Amino acid sequence: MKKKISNIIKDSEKIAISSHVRPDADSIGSGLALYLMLKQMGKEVQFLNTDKAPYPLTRLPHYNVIKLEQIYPQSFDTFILIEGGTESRTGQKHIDKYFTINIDHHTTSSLDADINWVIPEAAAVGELIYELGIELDIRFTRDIGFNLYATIISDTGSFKYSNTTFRSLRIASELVEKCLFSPDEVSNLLFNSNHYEKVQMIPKVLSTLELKLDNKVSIIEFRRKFLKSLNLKDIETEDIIAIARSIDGVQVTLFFKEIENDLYRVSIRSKGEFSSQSVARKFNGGGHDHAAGFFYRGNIIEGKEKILAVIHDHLSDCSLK
Ligand SMILES: [Mn+2]
Repeated sequence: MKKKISNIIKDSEKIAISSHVRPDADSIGSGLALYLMLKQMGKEVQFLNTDKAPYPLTRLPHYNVIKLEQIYPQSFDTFILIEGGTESRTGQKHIDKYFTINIDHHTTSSLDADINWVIPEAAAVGELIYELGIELDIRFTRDIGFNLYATIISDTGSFKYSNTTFRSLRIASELVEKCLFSPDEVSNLLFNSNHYEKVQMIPKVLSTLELKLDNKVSIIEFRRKFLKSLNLKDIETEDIIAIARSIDGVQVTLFFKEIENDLYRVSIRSKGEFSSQSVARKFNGGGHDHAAGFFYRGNIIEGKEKILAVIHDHLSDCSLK
């Protein structure tokens, strides 16, 4: 598959890249690294996204090349999609007018692209972009390495999550060796560059903390009024979820992010045998074993009850194993 994709890339003159809506560090870092590789090969490249990335991802090297635009019909040879190849996932309306390549590591990835390179064992799509770069024989520059390393430490929680494999560690180490950036620069950018307002937000979100189902499930809420009171537009919240997930004995964490009245983005994080994505699928969402999400429309109290009922069934399945 790598070989096939690299041949298509070699045969293409004009290539567009897009990551998914509500982009994260993996989709942005992978897209930017791929952009830099293709530029190095002399290709005409555009990185077109639908949504702006949350701070601090906007500080990743070359973030400014990303344009928030729809792709024009018929102006590229190949359209490469990072983490999902559908219109709803990318927010790109003319996707069906293109030859598309979807590079993803979600088992729930739709296989609607012309070529789907979906490797669930990869902790981050950045690992796949790295392997593609080797196949394309590109020169691994500092900024390519910086972006790819960011994808891996972000999606593995700095090598703490269960998706961390010897391959993640090997690729991370090869990136440091080849690209000559220092790992702490990347960690500092991603994890030690919080705005003061963001830190003020943490106690507000944690004040909503509840424990359910024999303290195996923690729930936190992010209310729109928190943003307003601190004069913030949007914020990256993965680290706040990690605090709720870190409680001893908690197997599942639910994070309700209020988008508008009675509309929530629900993130599920889990540990051990509990599969987050099997819960998310019940609510038309998707993700990975230990991280998944979906949208919930309706009253939040009823929503919590419905979701907890599904989690309850899955928890008993796990304890039977
Ligand atoms: Mn990812």
